[in-house]
Amino acid sequence: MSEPTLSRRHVPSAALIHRRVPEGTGIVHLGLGNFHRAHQAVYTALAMEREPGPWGILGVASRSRAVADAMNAQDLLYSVVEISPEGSRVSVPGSHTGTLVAEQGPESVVRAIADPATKIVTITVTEHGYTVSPETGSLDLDSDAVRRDLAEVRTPRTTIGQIARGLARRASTHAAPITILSCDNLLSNGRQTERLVREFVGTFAPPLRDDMLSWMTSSVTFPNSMVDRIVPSGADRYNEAALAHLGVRDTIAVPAEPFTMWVMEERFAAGRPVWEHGGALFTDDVEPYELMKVRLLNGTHSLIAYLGALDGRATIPESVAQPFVEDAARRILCDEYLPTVTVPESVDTVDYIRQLFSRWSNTALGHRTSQVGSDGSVKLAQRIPIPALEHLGRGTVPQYLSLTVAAYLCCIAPLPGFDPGPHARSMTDPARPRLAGMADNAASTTEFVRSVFVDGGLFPSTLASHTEFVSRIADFVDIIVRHGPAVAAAEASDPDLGTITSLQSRATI
Ligand code: CS2
Repeated sequence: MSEPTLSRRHVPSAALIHRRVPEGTGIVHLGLGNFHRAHQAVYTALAMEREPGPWGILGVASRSRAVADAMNAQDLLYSVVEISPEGSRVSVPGSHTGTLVAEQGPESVVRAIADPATKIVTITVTEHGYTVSPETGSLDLDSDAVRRDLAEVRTPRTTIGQIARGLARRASTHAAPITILSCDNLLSNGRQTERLVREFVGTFAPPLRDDMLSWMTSSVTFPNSMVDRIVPSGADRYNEAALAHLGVRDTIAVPAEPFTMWVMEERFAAGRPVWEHGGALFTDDVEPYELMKVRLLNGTHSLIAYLGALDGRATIPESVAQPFVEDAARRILCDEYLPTVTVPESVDTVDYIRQLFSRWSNTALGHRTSQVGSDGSVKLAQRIPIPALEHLGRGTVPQYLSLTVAAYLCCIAPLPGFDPGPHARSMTDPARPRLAGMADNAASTTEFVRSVFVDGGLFPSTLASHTEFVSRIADFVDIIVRHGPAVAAAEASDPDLGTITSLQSRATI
């Protein structure tokens, strides 16, 4: 007998969060990936279960139809499989009311944002989706996608274009207030999103431009938020777990770790679900949470991913299980990131760090080094420059931040003749072709690294003037190429030894 497909009728009630169909669609969500489905969608279902309201989510996928089609065939449901070595637990959040695929219907995305019923637009499009120039921190007016969206009014393709055009239509029709809530790992993600949307609107001709900007000031809010949950991408193998736990067929089960956290500013222009009942925290000042998360978790995560991939490790738990990677992770976290953040009072630092290592060691989850290592060109811009400048300003070269950049470059733009291995090769990064060209054409490693800082479009060019930082990164690139990541990590722990080995390493190149 074949099992029924997942639907409200067929899911065991203990697993379904919010059985009733939501009362309305108050939220348009841009980015229907695994993270949204295992994070905000769960908080929203728990909130509506506690206090019913018009907070159903219209999930907008950017390009692929796969998830939207599968959700449509499953009563807009899917399972979240929480995985830890102790076992797994399955729940089914009932918070979606519809799906769209932006690439196939850009005008419907604009209409949805402008719909008077929409009170919040939430966003998870990853760091890469904000079309920001890492060099200037402004909207990337040189990118083809942004230029196209500025020229073409009705069918925007970029996230910032969709929001700006949706808001413009809203302002010119009913002008009801709305909240735009970024849920990506960008520093001050609300403020950054607001600035990018304003830069886009700033290109409109007056008087539309000025009317829009003043309406935004009075009626649109962009709260900052910090989101946290490790959610591997793509995950067919978890459909089996859904079947075993629920007795129904699910083709798009999402894996996630048990840990979850969401902190945001209480600045909602048109109401919000009672997300606190799902465990979300509201505060006046999100920044300490963001800095703690983006540096201690995400920054360290990048180092674990690049060292691990270069060491032949497919997953983060396999990588952090290597003593040299664990040691490097502890040192970058405690010696280089921690001194640059003020941990929020409500967080016990020792406990937070202990928890991070236990989360990274979740072997059952199998989070891939290639996933965390992908898009480093945009992720590292959030994680490296400000802490690096703080250390450099105090006269110290941060060894492990340098090692992170070196390991990244070895993965994405290997010097001619160096093979970084399969896990590095499968990392995707929009900067890969550009950086690879620089690696191929540079006369020396130092020249290569300097050109990455000056012309790579990854980091603010102020970093390039710190020659001691640039040359330390070049040292580590050479050491990785000659001796492997473990030797490079050992040398980072002892810069004096590092100088000697890097000189030997140069001599033999
Ligand atoms: C990771 C994050 O891919 C990455 O760069 O560091 O996706 C991380 O897993 C999440 O931010 C955890 O909340």
